[in-house]
Parts: sequence; C-alpha cells; structure tokens
Amino acid sequence: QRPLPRVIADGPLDPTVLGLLDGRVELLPWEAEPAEPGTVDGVYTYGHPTVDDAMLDRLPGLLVVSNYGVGVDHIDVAAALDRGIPVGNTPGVLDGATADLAFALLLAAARRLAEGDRYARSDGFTRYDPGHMLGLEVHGSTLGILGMGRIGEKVARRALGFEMDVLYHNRNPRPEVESALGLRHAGFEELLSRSDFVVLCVPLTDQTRGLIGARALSLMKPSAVLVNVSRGPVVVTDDLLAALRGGTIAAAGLDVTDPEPLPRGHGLLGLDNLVITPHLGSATDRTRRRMAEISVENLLAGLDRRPLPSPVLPPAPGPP
Ligand code: 8YV
Repeated sequence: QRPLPRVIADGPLDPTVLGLLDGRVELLPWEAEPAEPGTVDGVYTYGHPTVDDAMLDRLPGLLVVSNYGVGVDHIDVAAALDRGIPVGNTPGVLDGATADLAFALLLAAARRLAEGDRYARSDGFTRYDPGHMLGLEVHGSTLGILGMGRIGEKVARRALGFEMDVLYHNRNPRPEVESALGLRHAGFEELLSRSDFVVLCVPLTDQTRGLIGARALSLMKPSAVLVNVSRGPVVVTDDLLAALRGGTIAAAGLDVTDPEPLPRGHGLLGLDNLVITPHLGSATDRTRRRMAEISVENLLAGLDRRPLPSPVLPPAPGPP
C-alpha cells in the first residue's frame, strides 16, 4: 500500500479540514520541518507562519502549498511558482462575510456601538441624555473604498443600501463596476480627502505596506473613520495611534492590526474611538466551511499533480 502523502500544517486546524483530510494525508506539525529531503509533499497554511524562499529550499520535492484564506502575503508566491510549486487559496467564498464585517465595523465606529455597549452595562448609565454619545451619520455620507477587488465590490453594494456616495481607488479602474453600481474612481489623495469613511480592501503587497501612514491620515477629514479588513501592515500602527489620539481622524474600526494581536496595554486598546475585532472577516460557519473545502481540494489536487481548482496567479507588478 502506498504511504499517505505527508503534509506540514500549522494549527489549530479547522475541524472541517481535519475531517476532509482524515485518512488521505499524514499531517505533520509545522515544527517537523526541516524534514529529510523529499519527505514533505504538501504545505497547508492559514496565515502564519511564513512560507518563504528559505523554507521552500528546505523542502525539495514539495508538490503544493495550500492556503486557508484569500490573502497570501505570508507566502512567497513567486518563489514557489518559480520552483513549479502551485499555490492555492480560497477567493470568492469569503467576500460577503468580509464585507459584512467591514460594514459592522463602520457602523460600530460611526455610532459608537462598543463604547455604548460598555456604557449601557455600567453603573454610569442612570438616565437618557440628549447630548450623550452623539455619533456620525452613515447614510448620506461618502464612502471611499481602497482596493476594488471582490471584497471591495461587496462593500460598495452594501454602501448603496445605506444611501452612501461611493468613491473607490484601484490600481486598475473598473469601469464595469462603476457603471453597474454608480461608483466613481478617484485618485488616492482625492479619495482620502473627500471620504467620510475609508475602508481598506487591498491585499498586503510591497506597494500597499504602510500605505496609510501619517501623511495619508493627515489628508483625511478630522471627522473621518478608517476601517481595515485587509491586513494590519497596510496601516502604520504608531501613526494611526497618533491620529486617533490627536483628532486627525475621528475613529477607526480594525479587524486586523500590526502586530496581531496587539500586545496587552497597547495604546490603541485604551482608546474609546477604536472598535477592534480579532481577525473575524471570514468567521462564519458557512464561509469557513467553503474555505475548508476549497483549500482541501487545492491541497489534494496538488498532491495528485493535478491543476489546482483555485490557483494563485503570479503577482502582478506595478503600483497599488
Ligand atoms: C482567514 C483572511 O481567516 O482569507 C483571508 O485572507 O484573512 C481570513 O479569511 C485567514 O486567512 C486565516 O488566517
């Protein structure tokens, strides 16, 4: 009997993934690497640790890298593809869930939901006060979406239901989305200065790392809200902290941070004008099940030397 293919995987693994892989592969803990040359057939990852050039060098004979998630910033995709190792990810199935969470953060930051929840539970809430905890209006405001990929498009669709004007900035303008949804493409700086809400939907790349730093934040309105559902390092954490403390912008909603998690006692965690969630963009049962299925299909296809159903394409060069 042929031995099962050997796959290095970091934990904790989704139970659906474990069920689907049961009896089909031998799972090895990430620490099992480096292994004897040729003894690892697949790498299964969900965000960390990094799959870099050096790791790929230590795993000759590797057949596939499969990622549970759409973002592949932790994988050196070019290095894998150069070696003929396909990389799989799970785009498409998590767009709605991630856009829902972007809107949850946007609404929560605008209407001070987390702060209000804390207050309503506290002894401080003794009676209604018409001047208390006034927030920002969402309807009728302008939303700027940075990155008009699948997730950005879903955010735009939700914004229309909230009667918002939508601007977007993308490396390549998307006329078909503009005409279908009535959006307008704006330059990076114009988007920042005109938007009441800015939602980050870009992947983390060399071009987007640190995109939102002190200068970008200073272009935003003092009443503006920043929402990040992409990757923490797109925002310069210290600059955001200074902007939220100093009133450069009004509030932020973050599902991702740099570092992630933030260390206990970090300045951001003490701010009332920050709403934060622990990387929950795709965290619903149905979405996670689809991510599990697609990532397992990718892994098994690669191990069988078949084309991956959902391959990552070579990174496109150029500005964001
Ligand atoms: C995952 C994500 O939960 O798809 C992504 O890029 O950020 C999330 O959907 C994450 O990849 C798991 O680490």
